[in-house]
Amino acid sequence: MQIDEVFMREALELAKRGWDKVFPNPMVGALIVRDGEVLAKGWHERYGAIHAEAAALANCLCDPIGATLFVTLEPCCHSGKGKHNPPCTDAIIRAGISRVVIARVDPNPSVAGGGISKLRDHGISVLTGVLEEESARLNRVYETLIREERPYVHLKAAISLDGFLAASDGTSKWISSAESRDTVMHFRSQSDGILTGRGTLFTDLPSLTVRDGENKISPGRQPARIFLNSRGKIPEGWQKEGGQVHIYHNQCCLIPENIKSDVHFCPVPGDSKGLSLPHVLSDLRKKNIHRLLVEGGSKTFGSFLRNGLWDRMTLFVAPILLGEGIPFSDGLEVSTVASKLKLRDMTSSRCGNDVMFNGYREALTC
Ligand code: AOF
Ligand code: ZN
Repeated sequence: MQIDEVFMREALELAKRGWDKVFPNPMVGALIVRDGEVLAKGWHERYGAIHAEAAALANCLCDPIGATLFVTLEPCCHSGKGKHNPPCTDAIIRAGISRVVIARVDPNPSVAGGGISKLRDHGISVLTGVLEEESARLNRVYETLIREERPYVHLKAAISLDGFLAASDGTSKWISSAESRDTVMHFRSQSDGILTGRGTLFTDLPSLTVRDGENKISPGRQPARIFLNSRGKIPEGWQKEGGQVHIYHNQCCLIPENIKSDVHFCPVPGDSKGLSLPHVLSDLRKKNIHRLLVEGGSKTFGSFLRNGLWDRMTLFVAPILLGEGIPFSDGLEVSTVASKLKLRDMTSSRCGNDVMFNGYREALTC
């Protein structure tokens, strides 16, 4: 068992090489081992490329008959993107692999245990659950897309030590340090979309762009900019340079002529508490927004938290007190400690003068 974990850890390291290149597919690593010797390695290199198991088999210079395959996700038993990705189970059976060690059963309904059954039906010994949690955590985005059918939601805020997003007059620039803002730029660059609410749009006129150290808009891909704004309005003078703009609304709105063309208006249902987040998220997923960074507003954070529609939270806590002001979240509806909302895998680190806290939603997959 111990030795299985050692090889699986190496397979997980290989999987990580696909970081940022394979979305929305999973990062997967594989290792072929015989008599304690690694015969070949493989990983999923980029979206649409051959799968990790197929890559390891292709990289194996000797006949892998009787060897063990370590793989961080259950091998697929379906035909994927065209002829490049026939089922990995078939290739494993054909190669004469006698044992397969798997970290995580694939949550994809087209696989979901089917790969394991097929291997066992062909007399291959299969062990699952070796470093399962590590594999699930590595593929948090993939797990969320498949299991919850929505984008991975990362809530990010800068708050005062006494928990306020802004002072009572609404001012919030600049609560956090320059170092924290650089980290936010990194988060933005790793997102497909950045979302905020009407309050923030009108108060801060945020650009929601990825910018370099000199505050110039970075060349290359810019994340989409998404606003929850039931009346579908954009403030006068809001600058438009940056990623695509999507405004979710639920009222007929008069759209100013000059901005009509490069802004997408997306109607969704809503009620007195706001727009329906499940509708917004499902629509964003259809638009290939897989990683969503939410830069609230209090109301926006409240509604993601109340609905349990979030995965990760990063709070930059600045060494300042505001006494009173706009709280981090509005309308979370926790009336007693018993119904508190808990985070897991909490870490803290210094970011300039601030402390960055990072945690994940308690209810995770394994
Ligand atoms: C990957 N890489 O190494 C493995 C995957 O889009 P396709 O055709 O490549 O198929 C994607 C599915 O294949 C994915 O959702 C998962 O179920 C399975 N395994 N996918 O992208 C890999 N092993
Ligand atoms: Zn496969």
